[in-house]
Amino acid sequence: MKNSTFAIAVAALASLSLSAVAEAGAHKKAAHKSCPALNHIDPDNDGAMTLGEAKKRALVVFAKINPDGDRTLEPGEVKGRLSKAQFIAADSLIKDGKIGRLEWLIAVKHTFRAANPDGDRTIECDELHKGAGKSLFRMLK
Ligand SMILES: [Ca+2]
Ligand SMILES: [Ca+2]
Ligand SMILES: [Ca+2]
Repeated sequence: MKNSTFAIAVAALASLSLSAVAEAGAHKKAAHKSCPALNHIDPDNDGAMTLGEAKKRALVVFAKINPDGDRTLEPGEVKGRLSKAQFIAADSLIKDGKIGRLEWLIAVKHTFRAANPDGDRTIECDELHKGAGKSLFRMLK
C-alpha cells in the first residue's frame, strides 16, 4: 500500500515536470522566425529544429534515398549529401563501406551538434546556413 502510494506520487511528479518542460519548450519555439529552407525539413515549421525532428527527418530521407530498399546506403545513394570524408566518418559502427540506419542517425546527431554552436536544443535558420549546418541541410534536405 505504502509502495503504491509512493509510485503514484512519483508518477504525478514526473508528469508535472514533463509538462513544465514541454511548456517551456513551446514558449521558446514561438520566438523563432520562420525559415523556408528549414521549414522544408522541420516537421512543425516553427523555424527551429530539435534533434528529435532531425532524426525523424533523417529516417524519411534514409528511405527516400535508398531505392534498392536494402538496409544500407551505398556511396552512390548519398551523392551530394555526404563528402567522401563524411561518408568514411559516418561508416562508424560496422566499417563495411555502407551506411546502416543507425550509422546514418549517429552521423546526423554528430552533425546536428556541430551545427549548433550555441548549445541550445535547436538548429535555427542562421545555423543551418553556415559551417556544419550546411552539411546537416544536405543530409536532411
Ligand atoms: Ca542501398
Ligand atoms: Ca557501415
Ligand atoms: Ca541553436
